[in-house]
Amino acid sequence: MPRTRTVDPRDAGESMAESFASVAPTIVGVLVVVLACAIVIVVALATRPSGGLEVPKGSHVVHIDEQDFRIHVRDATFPPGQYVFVDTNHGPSPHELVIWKTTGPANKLPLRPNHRVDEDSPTLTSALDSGSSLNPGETRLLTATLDPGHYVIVCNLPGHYLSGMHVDLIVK
Ligand SMILES: [Cu+2]
Repeated sequence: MPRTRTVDPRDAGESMAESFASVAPTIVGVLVVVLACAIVIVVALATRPSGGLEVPKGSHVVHIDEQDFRIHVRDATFPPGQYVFVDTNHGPSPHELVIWKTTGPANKLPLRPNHRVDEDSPTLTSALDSGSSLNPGETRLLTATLDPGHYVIVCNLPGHYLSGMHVDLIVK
Protein backbone atom coordinates (compact mmCIF):
# COMPACT_ATOMS: atom_id res chain seq x y z
CA MET A 1 0.00 0.00 0.00
CA PRO A 2 1.54 3.36 -1.05
CA ARG A 3 2.30 5.81 1.68
CA THR A 4 -0.03 8.80 1.75
CA ARG A 5 0.82 12.27 2.84
CA THR A 6 -1.59 14.87 3.97
CA VAL A 7 -1.25 18.16 2.19
CA ASP A 8 -0.58 20.76 4.77
CA PRO A 9 0.39 24.44 4.46
CA ARG A 10 3.18 23.78 6.94
CA ASP A 11 4.60 21.13 4.67
CA ALA A 12 7.31 23.33 3.19
CA GLY A 13 8.30 24.58 6.64
CA GLU A 14 8.47 21.06 7.96
CA SER A 15 10.79 19.91 5.21
CA MET A 16 13.08 22.88 5.89
CA ALA A 17 13.06 21.93 9.54
CA GLU A 18 13.80 18.36 8.60
CA SER A 19 16.72 19.32 6.39
CA PHE A 20 18.08 21.58 9.14
CA ALA A 21 17.70 18.72 11.59
CA SER A 22 19.77 16.55 9.25
CA VAL A 23 22.67 19.07 8.96
CA ALA A 24 22.46 20.31 12.55
CA PRO A 25 24.83 17.63 13.90
CA THR A 26 27.37 18.58 11.23
CA ILE A 27 27.11 22.30 12.12
CA VAL A 28 27.48 21.50 15.82
CA GLY A 29 30.44 19.29 15.03
CA VAL A 30 32.17 22.02 13.01
CA LEU A 31 31.51 24.59 15.76
CA VAL A 32 32.99 22.25 18.38
CA VAL A 33 36.14 21.78 16.26
CA VAL A 34 36.45 25.56 15.67
CA LEU A 35 36.01 26.25 19.39
CA ALA A 36 38.54 23.56 20.33
CA CYS A 37 41.09 25.07 17.89
CA ALA A 38 40.45 28.55 19.31
CA ILE A 39 41.04 27.29 22.85
CA VAL A 40 44.27 25.54 21.81
CA ILE A 41 45.53 28.72 20.10
CA VAL A 42 44.63 30.96 23.08
CA VAL A 43 46.34 28.58 25.54
CA ALA A 44 49.41 28.30 23.29
CA LEU A 45 49.72 32.11 23.01
CA ALA A 46 49.12 32.67 26.73
CA THR A 47 51.79 30.20 27.83
CA ARG A 48 54.32 31.07 25.13
CA PRO A 49 57.44 32.84 26.43
CA SER A 50 58.91 35.50 24.13
CA GLY A 51 61.05 33.93 21.44
CA GLY A 52 59.28 30.62 21.78
CA LEU A 53 61.77 29.19 24.28
CA GLU A 54 61.39 28.13 27.89
CA VAL A 55 62.60 30.59 30.52
CA PRO A 56 64.15 28.46 33.29
CA LYS A 57 62.62 29.05 36.73
CA GLY A 58 64.53 31.54 38.85
CA SER A 59 66.28 33.16 35.89
CA HIS A 60 66.54 36.91 35.60
CA VAL A 61 65.13 38.10 32.29
CA VAL A 62 67.00 41.05 30.79
CA HIS A 63 66.21 42.69 27.47
CA ILE A 64 69.07 43.75 25.23
CA ASP A 65 68.33 45.98 22.26
CA GLU A 66 70.78 46.16 19.39
CA GLN A 67 70.78 48.54 16.47
CA ASP A 68 73.24 50.22 14.09
CA PHE A 69 75.55 50.77 16.03
CA ARG A 70 74.52 50.65 19.63
CA ILE A 71 73.74 48.13 22.35
CA HIS A 72 71.19 49.18 24.95
CA VAL A 73 70.63 47.39 28.25
CA ARG A 74 68.12 48.61 30.82
CA ASP A 75 70.57 48.59 33.75
CA ALA A 76 74.35 48.65 34.17
CA THR A 77 74.39 46.61 37.39
CA PHE A 78 72.82 43.21 37.99
CA PRO A 79 72.82 40.65 40.82
CA PRO A 80 74.67 37.37 40.30
CA GLY A 81 72.63 34.44 39.02
CA GLN A 82 71.15 32.77 35.99
CA TYR A 83 70.11 35.04 33.15
CA VAL A 84 67.99 34.85 30.08
CA PHE A 85 68.90 37.70 27.77
CA VAL A 86 66.13 38.55 25.34
CA ASP A 87 68.25 39.99 22.56
CA THR A 88 66.47 41.89 19.81
CA ASN A 89 68.14 43.22 16.68
CA HIS A 90 66.32 46.37 15.64
CA GLY A 91 68.53 46.52 12.55
CA PRO A 92 68.96 47.52 9.85
CA SER A 93 72.15 45.37 9.83
CA PRO A 94 72.73 41.89 11.25
CA HIS A 95 74.25 41.94 14.76
CA GLU A 96 75.67 39.35 17.13
CA LEU A 97 75.95 39.34 20.91
CA VAL A 98 79.00 38.33 22.91
CA ILE A 99 79.54 38.77 26.65
CA TRP A 100 82.99 38.50 28.17
CA LYS A 101 84.10 38.73 31.76
CA THR A 102 87.11 41.02 31.83
CA THR A 103 88.70 43.64 34.06
CA GLY A 104 89.17 46.21 31.29
CA PRO A 105 86.51 48.74 30.31
CA ALA A 106 84.29 47.95 27.32
CA ASN A 107 85.84 50.67 25.18
CA LYS A 108 89.45 49.47 25.76
CA LEU A 109 89.28 45.80 24.79
CA PRO A 110 92.29 44.10 23.10
CA LEU A 111 92.00 44.35 19.32
CA ARG A 112 93.28 42.34 16.40
CA PRO A 113 94.94 44.11 13.46
CA ASN A 114 91.54 44.02 11.72
CA HIS A 115 90.13 46.14 14.59
CA ARG A 116 87.84 43.42 15.84
CA VAL A 117 88.05 42.43 19.52
CA ASP A 118 90.66 39.69 19.97
CA GLU A 119 88.37 36.90 21.13
CA ASP A 120 91.40 34.70 21.95
CA SER A 121 92.89 37.23 24.36
CA PRO A 122 93.61 35.66 27.78
CA THR A 123 92.10 38.79 29.35
CA LEU A 124 88.63 37.81 28.07
CA THR A 125 86.58 34.96 29.54
CA SER A 126 83.56 34.02 27.47
CA ALA A 127 80.24 34.23 29.34
CA LEU A 128 77.87 34.17 26.39
CA ASP A 129 78.03 33.97 22.58
CA SER A 130 75.08 34.19 20.23
CA GLY A 131 77.11 32.16 17.73
CA SER A 132 75.50 33.30 14.51
CA SER A 133 74.36 36.88 14.03
CA LEU A 134 70.74 37.94 14.45
CA ASN A 135 68.93 39.17 11.37
CA PRO A 136 67.16 42.54 11.50
CA GLY A 137 63.93 42.11 13.46
CA GLU A 138 65.08 38.85 15.04
CA THR A 139 64.77 38.19 18.78
CA ARG A 140 66.80 35.43 20.40
CA LEU A 141 66.86 34.10 23.95
CA LEU A 142 70.40 33.57 25.26
CA THR A 143 71.22 32.09 28.64
CA ALA A 144 74.22 32.77 30.86
CA THR A 145 75.21 32.37 34.48
CA LEU A 146 76.90 35.50 35.78
CA ASP A 147 78.99 35.47 38.94
CA PRO A 148 80.19 38.73 40.49
CA GLY A 149 82.57 40.73 38.34
CA HIS A 150 82.90 43.13 35.43
CA TYR A 151 81.53 42.11 32.06
CA VAL A 152 81.36 43.62 28.59
CA ILE A 153 78.60 43.14 26.04
CA VAL A 154 79.88 43.43 22.49
CA CYS A 155 78.88 42.95 18.88
CA ASN A 156 82.10 41.82 17.21
CA LEU A 157 81.02 41.79 13.57
CA PRO A 158 83.56 43.64 11.38
CA GLY A 159 83.64 47.32 12.35
CA HIS A 160 80.76 47.09 14.82
CA TYR A 161 82.82 47.21 18.04
CA LEU A 162 84.68 50.35 16.97
CA SER A 163 81.37 51.85 15.80
CA GLY A 164 80.19 51.79 19.41
CA MET A 165 78.59 48.39 19.96
CA HIS A 166 79.94 47.76 23.47
CA VAL A 167 78.47 48.11 26.96
CA ASP A 168 79.90 47.65 30.47
CA LEU A 169 78.04 45.41 32.88
CA ILE A 170 78.69 45.03 36.61
CA VAL A 171 77.48 41.94 38.47
CA LYS A 172 77.56 42.33 42.25
CU1 LIG B 1 76.66 44.64 15.25
